[in-house]
Amino acid sequence: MSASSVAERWVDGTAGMTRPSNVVWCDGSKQEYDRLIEQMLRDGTLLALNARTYPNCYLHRSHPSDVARTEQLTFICTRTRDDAGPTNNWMAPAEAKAKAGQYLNGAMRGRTMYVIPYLMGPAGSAMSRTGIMVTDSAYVVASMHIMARVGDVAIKAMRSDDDFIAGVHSLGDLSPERRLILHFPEEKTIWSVGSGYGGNALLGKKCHALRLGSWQARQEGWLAEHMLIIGVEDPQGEITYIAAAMPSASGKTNLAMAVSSLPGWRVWTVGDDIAWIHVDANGQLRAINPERGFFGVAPNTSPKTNPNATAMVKSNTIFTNVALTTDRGVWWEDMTDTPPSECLDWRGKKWTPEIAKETGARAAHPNARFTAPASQCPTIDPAWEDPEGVPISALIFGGRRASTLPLIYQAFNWSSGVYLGATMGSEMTAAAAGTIGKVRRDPMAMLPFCGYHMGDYFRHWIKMQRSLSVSPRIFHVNWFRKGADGKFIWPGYSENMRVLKWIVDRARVRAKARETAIGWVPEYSDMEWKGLDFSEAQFDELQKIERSAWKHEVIDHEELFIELHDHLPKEMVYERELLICRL
Ligand code: GTP
Ligand code: SPV
Ligand code: MN
Repeated sequence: MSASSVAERWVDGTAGMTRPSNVVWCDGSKQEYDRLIEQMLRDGTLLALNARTYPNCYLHRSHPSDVARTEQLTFICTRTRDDAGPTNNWMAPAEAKAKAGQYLNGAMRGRTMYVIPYLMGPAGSAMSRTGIMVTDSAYVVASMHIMARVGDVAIKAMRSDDDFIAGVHSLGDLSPERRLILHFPEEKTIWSVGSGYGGNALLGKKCHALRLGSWQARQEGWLAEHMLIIGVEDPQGEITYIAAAMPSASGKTNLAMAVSSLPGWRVWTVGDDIAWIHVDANGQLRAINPERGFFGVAPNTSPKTNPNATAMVKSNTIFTNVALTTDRGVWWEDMTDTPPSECLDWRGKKWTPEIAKETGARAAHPNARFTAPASQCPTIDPAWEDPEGVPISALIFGGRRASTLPLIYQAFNWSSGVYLGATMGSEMTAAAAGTIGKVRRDPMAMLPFCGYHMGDYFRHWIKMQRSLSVSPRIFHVNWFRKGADGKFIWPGYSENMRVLKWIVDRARVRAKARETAIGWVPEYSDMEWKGLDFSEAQFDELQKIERSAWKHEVIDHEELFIELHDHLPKEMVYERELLICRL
């Protein structure tokens, strides 16, 4: 493996700081993966699952205080605080390096430092980008093998000697007191220490593809978004591609792999978490999935909710923080109707339904995950690795809201659509440490992932329209509205196809809608109801737009706008005023 002289010098410098006992350049081969797995089975990092029922599958138990992204320990380290903006934690670059340097100096003593050149995006795509990360965690290397394209393919894609994002990762001592996830967009550098979990440690994902990606995207005129990508095929065999932003643990993987409840309609999976979206020479949006695998939420994944994911994780999968059954299979809450009579919970302690009833102990951690190759998804789109990406005709924003937000509405136009995305709110989930259930503004589902000033991000979105020949239609969905009984009104999952159908038909200008204060909505008769017993009264409850609740909503929007004040594009202020008038 040979890299550029810039990369080699950077790796040498990093080894000088972290002092590993040896340095290994990764080539991304199967032999390398197998060696890593063997080593982790020996040292207990992984447990082998039943080779017959779960071939090449493994269980990893993370440190109990290292089970989710830690947003409060995540920083954007730009020279000026204003460039990071008020929605990001900020630290001055020198201070950040001094602080993390204390934890990283000598951190790899006695350990191997793996150097992982990785490519985000398909080989041969002008939209793909290279990163090189070092890590002292074999689990991170194996996970990167699944989640990104590792090895020579990444080096070959570099457009110049210094065309890579440089990432330093060390487990440190896994203590949250000595954990920092630092981004230096001006230096194209990431430093992450003290966590081995998901988005904190697999640096290609949130750190590179979103935080630094969004920074590069603004400079280069494209979008790096927290979005799934799907192709929706209609009964005529035509495919309409859609990208959808939803906050963490709010339904992207499930929608990306949805099994249609409507005959003749189906969903093809391109990506489940991140979309890099460019404008092509004809003014059409085109998207690639920069990832190569799925790091999905395990709890609730079942043959009923997500049969594709269920099939996908039967082989070549690494599970993290799920329960281990007595026949060395895996289990998590709501995987099956009846829980196993006994298993080991995500920490390796005995768990039974009786213990759960008594103590409330969970078998799997709520943020337990699977890491599986995208190619194993039964609905993977034949075009998922097309270097040209797929053409995007509609964008969806989706929050997790128990009240106020209807199942579906469509923005009037691009700028009202940007307003809709910019002001979206969602209840917090277990994907990040924090107050679960509390509604927070999560603009475009990018609050934890936008690498620069959120006001400038909105400006960038507004500006993107200038280069488009056709604006994609923009929609908002909410699968999570609850009725008076506290239960979800909408059945969700495969029934979401009914909503997708209306969206596709609107994008193709063949479905009707009614104008409301907040946007266009379908009438009951505009939706396909065959095969589902869902009354007009239920639909009305789901679609209700209450003016008083919306006035509160708009006050909440103002709080965000005040925070962003001088960076906010004027279009956002107009859109808010228009909404107030219409309400
Ligand atoms: P990240 O990987 O964290 O970005 O999450 P995600 O957005 O991919 O979320 P995912 O699809 O894994 O869903 C998270 C949770 O939402 C799971 O518990 C799902 O069962 C639940 N969920 C997904 N879709 C629906 C739906 O249509 N209705 C309901 N009620 N719950 C859903
Ligand atoms: C998310 O939290 O949005 C995830 C999981 O996709 S992680 O990779 O940990 O960020
Ligand atoms: Mn995500």
